[in-house]
Amino acid sequence: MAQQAQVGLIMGSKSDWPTMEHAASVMDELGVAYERRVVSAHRTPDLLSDYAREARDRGLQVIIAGAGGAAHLPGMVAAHTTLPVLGVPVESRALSGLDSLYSIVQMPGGVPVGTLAIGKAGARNAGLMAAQILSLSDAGVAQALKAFREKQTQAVLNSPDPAAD
Ligand code: RP5
Repeated sequence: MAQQAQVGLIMGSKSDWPTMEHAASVMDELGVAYERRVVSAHRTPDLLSDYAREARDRGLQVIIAGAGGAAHLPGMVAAHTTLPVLGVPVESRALSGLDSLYSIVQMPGGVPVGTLAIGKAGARNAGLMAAQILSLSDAGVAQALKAFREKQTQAVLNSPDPAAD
């Protein structure tokens, strides 16, 4: 039987996947169980509402929502659930993701979205932040995070020369 998803990884469009796959790959690396799907605030508003309202009862513990442009997905998901919602501003073609960032980060007091950086780094950090939240009650994920950090540090220490291959 498939493992119960701990994280819901959603995005406004298939076109967001090249960014959001970086959240998926770091969660794969850390052994975090997640589900992934397209949920659009504007094209599938009823699905958004159902997904967010049912998420906690389905066993999800964190939602990562990525969107670009008029990026209403993370905020509207947060409006429908008390699970932690991490928002990833996808880099838009027209405005380089500043529109996405402003749409996600400026939530009114009372309905938080933990907003990450624009693009790949934001998606990767959203996966890591989700794992860090889960690590409060999941010893396996906590151990994987510790190993991840140690490996990351060692990789820098092993290559001190910036001009070397
Ligand atoms: C947003 O509109 C999506 O999150 C995506 O970043 C952007 C463009 O979507 P497509 O027109 O490429 O489907 O809702």
